[in-house]
Amino acid sequence: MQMGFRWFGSGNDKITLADIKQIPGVSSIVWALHNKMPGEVWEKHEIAEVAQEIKSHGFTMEVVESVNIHDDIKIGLPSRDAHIAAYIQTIRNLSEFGVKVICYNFMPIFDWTRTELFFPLEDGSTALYYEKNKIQDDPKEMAEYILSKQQEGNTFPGWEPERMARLDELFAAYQGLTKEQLWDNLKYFLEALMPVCRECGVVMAIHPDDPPWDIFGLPRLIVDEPAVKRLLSMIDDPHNCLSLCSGSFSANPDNNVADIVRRYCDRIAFAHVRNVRHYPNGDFSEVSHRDCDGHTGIYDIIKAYYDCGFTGVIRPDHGRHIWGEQCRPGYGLYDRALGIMYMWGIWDALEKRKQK
Ligand code: DNO
Repeated sequence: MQMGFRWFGSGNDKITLADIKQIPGVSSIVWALHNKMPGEVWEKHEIAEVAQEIKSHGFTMEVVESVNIHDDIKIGLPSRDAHIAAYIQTIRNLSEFGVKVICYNFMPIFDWTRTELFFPLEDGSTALYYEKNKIQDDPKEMAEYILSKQQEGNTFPGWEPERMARLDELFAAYQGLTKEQLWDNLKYFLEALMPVCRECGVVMAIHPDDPPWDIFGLPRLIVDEPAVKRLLSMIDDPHNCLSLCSGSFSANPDNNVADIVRRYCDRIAFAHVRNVRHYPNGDFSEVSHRDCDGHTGIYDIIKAYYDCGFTGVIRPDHGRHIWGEQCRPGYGLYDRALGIMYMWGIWDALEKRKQK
C-alpha cells in the first residue's frame, strides 16, 4: 500500500505539508480544489499551482478526492450533457498532472451526514456522531447545524454553502426520483466518461454513501455488497472502480468490509480506513482506528488488503479530535497520524511474519 493523507490546501487547512511530511511513511497527498463548485472545470493553471506545492514536498498526488458531481447529472436533467462535458475536461486536465484516481460520490444533495460533529467520547476526546432519530424530520435543521460549524477558510467537503442555501429547490428537483432512475443516471454518466478514462489512464472510484441508507426520503445507492457488485458489473471496466470507505459501509453492522476487500480487491482504486462503534438503537460514533475501540474490524481489513497485495493509496479517514486540537471535524492532524501508525503497525507485523 501507499499511505495517503487528505490535505485541504494552503489557506484552507491548518495542517501544512511540512507537518504531514513528519508522519512516518506518508507518500501521497489526497487533494482537491475545494473552492470549485460541482460542474466547474478545474483549469490547468489552478491544478498546476497545487501540484507544484505538493510535489515540492516530495509527495505524489495521484488521488483526487473529490471531483463532485453536479445535481443535474444525478437527477438526469437535459442539462447533464454539458456538465458531463465539463467533467471530461477536468479529467483530461488532471491526467496531465499525474492524477490516476478520481474519487467521487453519487449521493443526492447531502454528502457524509452526521448529527453531532463534536460528540464527547469517554476518553475526553470528541468525534463525529450519528443519531438515527434526528435524521427523520427536517433536513434544514441538520444542514444548518453542520454549516454552523464551518469556519471561515475551513470548508467542509461536499457541504458547499451555496448549494445548501438552495435546499428547497434541490429537494423539489429530486422529488420523485427513484433508486432505479438514480442507477440509470449513474450508468449514463460513467458510460460517457469511460472512453476518456481509458485514453487518459484515469480511474473513476466511487465513494460509498455515508451513512449507507436512504436519508430524508432521498435514495442512496452504494450501500452494501450487492450494490458494489451491481456497480462493478454494470460497467465492467477497470476504469470503473471503488473508493472503499470502511467507515461508511460499516455504519451498517450487516456490512463486512474485509469481505468486500477480498472479493473486489482488483477493483478498489483507493481506500479509506476508519473505525465505527455501533449502539444498539442504530446510532453510531466514530472512534480511534484501534480495532478493539469499534466494530469495523480494522485488523481484518488491513490484513485483507495485505493478503490481496494492494498497491493503491490508503488513507486514514476521520479521526477523533484529541489533545485540544482545533480542527475541521474528523480531519485533525493528531488522531489521523495515530491511525497511520496503527495501520503501519499491522502491515509491518504481517510483512515481518511473512519473511520469517
Ligand atoms: C468525508 C468524506 C466524503 C468524501 C466524498 C467523496 O469526510 O469521506 O466527503 O470525500 O463523499 O466524494
